[in-house]
Amino acid sequence: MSENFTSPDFYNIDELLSEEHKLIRESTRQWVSKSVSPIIEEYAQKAEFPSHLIKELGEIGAFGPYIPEKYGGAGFDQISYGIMMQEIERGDSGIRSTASVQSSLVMYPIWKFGSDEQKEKYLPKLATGEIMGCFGLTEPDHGSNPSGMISNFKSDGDDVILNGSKMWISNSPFADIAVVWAKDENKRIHGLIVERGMNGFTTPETHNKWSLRASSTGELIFDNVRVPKKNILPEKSGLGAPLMCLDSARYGISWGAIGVAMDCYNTALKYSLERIQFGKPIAAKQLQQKKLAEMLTDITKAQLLSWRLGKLKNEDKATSAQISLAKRNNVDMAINIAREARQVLGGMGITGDFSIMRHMMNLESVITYEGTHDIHLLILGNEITGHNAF
Ligand code: TGC
Ligand code: FAD
Repeated sequence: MSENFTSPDFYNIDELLSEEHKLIRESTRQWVSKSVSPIIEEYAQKAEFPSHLIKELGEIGAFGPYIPEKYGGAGFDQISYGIMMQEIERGDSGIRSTASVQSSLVMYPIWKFGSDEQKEKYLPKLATGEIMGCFGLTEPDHGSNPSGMISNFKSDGDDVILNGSKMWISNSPFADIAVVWAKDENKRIHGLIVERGMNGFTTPETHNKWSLRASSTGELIFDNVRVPKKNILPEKSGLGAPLMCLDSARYGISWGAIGVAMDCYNTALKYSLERIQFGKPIAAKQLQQKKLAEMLTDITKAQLLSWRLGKLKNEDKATSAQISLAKRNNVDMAINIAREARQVLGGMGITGDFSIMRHMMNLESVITYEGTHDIHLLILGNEITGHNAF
């Protein structure tokens, strides 16, 4: 990845951005070029999360960019949040995962559904990265269908007793707190803040991943965990609560995918101009130009989609189906670009000397988590026809 990365902007989308948006992009981009790009391949190869980046992510405002400043957030708008996710994912989807889980899946529910006491206790520390969180929705037998979850809690005086398990949880092995979704005695879903150290709560790490290798993934296991009732998020219950968090994270991913696609496109363009075959740069060959022209076309469409969605989100008008369309389209766009860009590089494309293969493998998780490609299609199908085909 080039130190002097410039993003493709074929339709002058920069003109739609404010000076603040451009400043945020520049500072995040510089941080990624300085702190992520030089080390990320090594961490991905050894399947280790670069935990030293946590403090720096807090310093650049990547934890809770849109959370109000009074709770330690940056108080930015939704387009700024998207731009930050774009730039961070240009470095690596796993680092963006850490930022989006902390922001949209941990800080957001505490901010939106938490008590004043919970907000004051957790949000400022989450914003700096002094404490880290994770989000437990998926279970071994309930992935796309979280409403069937079996994790549950029963009242016991001032506490509840929590049982069950969650799997595929980003950041669980090192998180200080987990926002966990579980059913009460009436089968109603609630969010609970479970703290590391509570008896019966363990977080084993998941190994052998070929994707998101620089991100730490694990389980959450609850064996009669006693959680104080004051740790239940009081302001919203039902599946709609975690789905609102997912809407926020899915929106950020729609921007993040553009960052990956840009990096793959830039790498392929540069390589094609330098690589000589049959006496000419391969960039002079029609087949390679077709790949590059289609990449730029798809990136441009995705940029317009996410920018417009950001405007709608700023006005609080974005619907869940609109967010599904953008997450689905942009991640699919990025994975296709990664595959094409890999081919432009020939054999070199499979090595860790370039970022493309790592991005491609990361995107296999991104197209699966936060709602699979199929599930987002079904959300759109439901919106269009009024028939739920889940
Ligand atoms: P359904 O009956 O449609 O809805 C249940 C209730 O929820 C409401 N609702 C929403 N509310 C807010 N935002 C949304 N997007 C909403 N979608 C639905 C709905 O109105 C209803 O409310 P109420 O008051 O009537 O009860 O629910 P369903 O069980 O049929 O499921 C719908 C479906 C399939 C779309 C949903 O379950 C779904 O999205 N499944 C995918 C699961 C998923 O995305 N999991 C992600 C786990 S977290 C993760 O992957 C983090 S990766 C982190 C990283 O590293 O970046
Ligand atoms: P399943 O739901 O079993 O789906 C398997 C296949 O069936 C998919 O192709 C799916 O599209 C398809 N399918 C399912 N239902 C239907 C249907 N009705 N019609 C047609 N096809 C269908 N979860 C969290 O809660 N927190 C996290 O932090 C988190 N981080 C993750 C990190 C990684 C690296 C990964 C891989 C996953 C993470 N997840 C997390 C879980 C993720 O959200 C789930 O993997 C995802 O929602 C899909 O669930 P599943 O894996 O159980 O697949």
